[in-house]
Amino acid sequence: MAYVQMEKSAGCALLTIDRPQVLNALSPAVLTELAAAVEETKQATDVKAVVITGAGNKAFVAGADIAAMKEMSPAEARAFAQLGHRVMDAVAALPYPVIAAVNGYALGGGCELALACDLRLAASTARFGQPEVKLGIIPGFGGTQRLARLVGSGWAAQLIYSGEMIDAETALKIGLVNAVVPPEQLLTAARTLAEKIAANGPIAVRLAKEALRAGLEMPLAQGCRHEVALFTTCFTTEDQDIGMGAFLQKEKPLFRGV
Ligand code: DAK
Repeated sequence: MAYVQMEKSAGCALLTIDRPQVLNALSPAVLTELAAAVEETKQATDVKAVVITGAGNKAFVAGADIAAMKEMSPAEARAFAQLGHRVMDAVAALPYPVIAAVNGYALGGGCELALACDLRLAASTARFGQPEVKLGIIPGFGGTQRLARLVGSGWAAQLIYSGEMIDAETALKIGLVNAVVPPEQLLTAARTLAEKIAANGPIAVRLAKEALRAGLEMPLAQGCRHEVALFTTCFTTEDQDIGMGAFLQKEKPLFRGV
């Protein structure tokens, strides 16, 4: 792949969006490659957590590719937005936790990509924003929806209507990111978190993600019923026996994912 690199180690897949000369901007070609990489990750049996980052030290992703969008007809813009939504939805629906390692600008479609991930770690140099209104458009890859769900409608309104950027510490304060670390420690911190997740029962992590994500779309009582159903499913797995048995034997569990 020309624009998305994939590396696997210790149960973790690292996807790097690699177009640093334009701050990793998402063109249709980049989005198409990202979709393929996400699908490959989904099919991989040796992956238990995913990290997404940007190449270079300046940007995670500085947005959808403005040069590519400039001459789009309304029909092309719709197709582009649909492609973007497909990619964001595929990232969000991966059966493993996905960590955004935000190593610089996460603007527009880049902020939306980070929002589609389960967790976000930021370098102290990272900057976040939804500057689309400065270009005469609105967020097109789910930003108006996912940002408000994560940080509340007040901060979402401020960021989306003003187009202003916020720094990593502000992003931490409003709950947009889980942690801020020095830039040189970002990938290690993301890998460490991914490996911590990968050491847990993989079916349990997958079902926990399913319960959490589905619950965000449901009334509380329905979400709790769904949790009971998934909790019950855990008791049909060998991993439940392995995990509890290892605890009682004071041993480290060796989960089998069955
Ligand atoms: N697209 C294309 N090229 C970009 C880019 C982008 N988003 N961001 C940066 N670049 C390019 C620059 O043009 C420059 O290229 P050259 O001039 O070297 O050829 C190179 O990357 C380096 O950028 P700068 O020279 O500007 O670097 P600075 O350090 O001075 O500034 C910056 C960094 C991140 C503050 C600045 O580059 C910037 O403001 N970039 C644009 C950020 C932005 O506005 N992002 C949001 C994009 S809009 C929809 C579908 C999708 C979307 C919306 C609707 N539908 C179809 C409904 C999504 C929209 C967006 O994401």
